[in-house]
Amino acid sequence: MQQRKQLFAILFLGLALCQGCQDTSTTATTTKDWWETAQFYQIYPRSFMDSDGDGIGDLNGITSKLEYLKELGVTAAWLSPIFTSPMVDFGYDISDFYDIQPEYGTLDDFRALIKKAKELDLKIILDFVPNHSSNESEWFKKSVNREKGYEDYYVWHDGKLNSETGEREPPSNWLQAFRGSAWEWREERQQYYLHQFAVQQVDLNYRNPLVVEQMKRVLRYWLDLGVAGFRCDAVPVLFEIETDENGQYADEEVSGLTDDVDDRSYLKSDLIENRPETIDMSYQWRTVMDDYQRIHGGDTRVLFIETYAPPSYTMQFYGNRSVEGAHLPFNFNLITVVASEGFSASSVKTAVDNWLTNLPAGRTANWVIGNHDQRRAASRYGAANADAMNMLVMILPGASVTYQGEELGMTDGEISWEDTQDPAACNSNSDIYEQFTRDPSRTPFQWTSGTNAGFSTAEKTWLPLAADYETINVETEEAATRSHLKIYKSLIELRKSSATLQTGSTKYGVVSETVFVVKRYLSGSATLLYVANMGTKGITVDLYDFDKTLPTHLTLKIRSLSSSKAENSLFEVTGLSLAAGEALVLSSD
Ligand SMILES: *[C@@H]1O[C@H](CO)[C@@H](O)[C@H](O)[C@H]1NC(C)=O
Ligand SMILES: *[C@@H]1O[C@H](CO)[C@@H](O)[C@H](O)[C@H]1NC(C)=O
Ligand SMILES: CC(=O)N[C@H]1CO[C@H](CO)[C@@H](O)[C@@H]1O
Ligand SMILES: [Ca+2]
Ligand SMILES: [Ca+2]
Repeated sequence: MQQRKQLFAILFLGLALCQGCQDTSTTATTTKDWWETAQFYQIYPRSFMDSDGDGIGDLNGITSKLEYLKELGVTAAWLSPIFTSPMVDFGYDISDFYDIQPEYGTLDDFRALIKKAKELDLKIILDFVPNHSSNESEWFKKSVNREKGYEDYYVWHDGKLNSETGEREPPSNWLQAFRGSAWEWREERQQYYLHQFAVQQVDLNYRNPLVVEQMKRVLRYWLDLGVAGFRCDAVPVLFEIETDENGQYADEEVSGLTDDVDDRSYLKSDLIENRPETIDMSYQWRTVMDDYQRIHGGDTRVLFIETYAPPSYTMQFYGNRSVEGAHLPFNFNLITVVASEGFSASSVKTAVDNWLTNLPAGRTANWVIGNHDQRRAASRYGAANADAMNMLVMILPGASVTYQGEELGMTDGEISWEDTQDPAACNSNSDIYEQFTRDPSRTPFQWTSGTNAGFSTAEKTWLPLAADYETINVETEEAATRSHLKIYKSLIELRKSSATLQTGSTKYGVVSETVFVVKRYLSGSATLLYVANMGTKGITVDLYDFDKTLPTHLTLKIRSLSSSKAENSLFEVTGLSLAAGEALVLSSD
C-alpha cells in the first residue's frame, strides 16, 4: 500500500511538471504478449503478387513473398478477404465462408501458405466479414425457400401496407450504404430482406442463435487451419433494432438536409448501427479465441475489430472490468482526424490524444495510417512526411499496422474511368468517380523496376501500376544506401530491441506549432525521442519547451530520407534545427 502511494505521488509529480502536453505514465508491465508490441502488415491479396500470370494477385504469390515480410521484421500479416465470392465488392460479399476464391487459389494453396509462414515464424490473420453474406450463398438460397434451419438466417419482413394507397411498402425507411432502400422484395418468399450494403450483400440475422453458432464455426474452421486470429470487418452494422410489439421496425429520424429520399441522411443512425448487442457479440468472439487457445494450446489468437465509430462506442470493444473484448479495436484517428483537420502537428496530437486519453486502463493501443479503403499514406500526408508517419506509428506505444507499400513510400496510382474497378466508383459516373474510388491505393505492389513492377507477367494487370514504380520499389530501395524501406527496417529493429518502446511510458506534445514530439522512457533503459517537423518551413526548436528533464544532448539513431544529419552524432536539444518534413529518432545513449 505504502509503495502504491509513493508511485502515485511520482505519477502526480510527473503530470504536474508537464504542462500543455500529455503524459501517460503507467506502471510498466514487464511481460507483453506477442500482439501487444507487434508490427502487423496488411496484405491486399489481389495486388500483392501474381504467381500464375493472370494479372491478379493470389495465395501462391503471397507464399512466394513471405520471406520478404520476414526480412522486413513484421510479426504477423493479415489478409484482406480471400473467401469464395461473386466479387460484387472484391471479396466483402462472401458466398462460401469455408472456401477460397478460385482466382486466389485453393484450400491446399492456403495450407501451403500457412506451412511456409510457420517455418518463418510469421503469423497469418484473416479478414472475417460477418455483417452479411452474398445472395449467392447456399444459406441465402435455402432461406429464400424457407428450408428448415435456414428460415431466419436473414432479416425478413412482410413490409407495411400503406393505409392510403393500399400498397405494400418496405418495413422501414432505412437506406443502404450507397443509395436507395435497405429492403429488397423477394417474390418467392413474399417478403423483404435487409441489406445495409448492396442488394447482393444480405444482412445475416444475428438475433438467430443458429447464425451466431454458424459464424463461430467459421472462426474455428480457420483456426484449425492454423490462422493466428481475425480482423473483423465493419462490425457496427451487425445488429439492427428489434421489431416493436406490433412486429414493426421503427423509422430512422431523417435530417431534413436533403429532399432526396434515396440519400442516407439520418439525424443519427442508431437504429441500424453501433448497437450494444454488437459489442456483446465481439465479446463472444473473444471467448471463441480464448477457448481455442485453452483447448489447443499455442500462442494467443487475436481479435481485431474494424470500426469508424466515436471513441465512446469504439472503446467498449476492448471489454470491461469483468469481460475481455477484442484485443485491438483498430484506431483510425491518424486517418480520420487528420483528414478532417488537415495534416499538422496539432491534428496529429489530437489524433493521438483521442486514443490515449480514452484508452481503458490496461488495454493496448494501436496505430494505423492507411488501408485498402483510404488513399495512400504518402499521398495523404505528403511524400515528404512518409518517413515521419512510419516512424510515428512505431514509436507510439502498442501495436502498429502497416498497409502494404507504406514501407516503400508507395503513392496513389492514377486510374482512369475506363480502368476503374472499385464498385463504389463504378456505381457513380465518369465525372465524379474520383471522390469514391478506392482503386488508387490498390494498385499492384512494386517489387522491381521491371515489367509490371515484378508483380505479374500478364499483358495487363487488374489495375494499372502507379506511375512512380521505377523508383519506388523493393529492389531499388534495397540496393540504395538510404531509402524508405531501409528506414522502415531500422525502425522495426529498434522496436524489437528496445525495452523502452515495448513497455516504457509515453509523453507527447507540440513544440513551436509545427513540431510533434514523442518521448518514450523507462527507468533503467535509454530514453527515446521522436521529433518531426510537420510544417512546410525549416525551424529551430528548444526541446526544453517540451521537457526540461531531457539530457542536454541526444544521439541520432534514425532519420527521415531527406535529413542531412549524421547518424550516431550528438545533437543539442535546446537548439535543434529541422528541415520541413524532417523526422528523427534520438536516444539518450
Ligand atoms: C443476387 O442479386 C443479383 C442482383 O439483384 C441478382 O441478379 C441475382 O439473381 C441474385 N442471386 C440470387 C441467388 O438471388
Ligand atoms: C461488461 O460487459 C458485460 C457484457 O456486455 C455486461 O453484462 C456487464 O454489465 C459489463 N460490466 C461492467 C462492469 O460494465
Ligand atoms: C460487415 C461487413 O461485411 N462490412 C462490409 C460490409 O459491406 C460493405 C460493402 O461490402 C463493405 O465495404 C464493408 O467492408
Ligand atoms: Ca494470379
Ligand atoms: Ca446487420
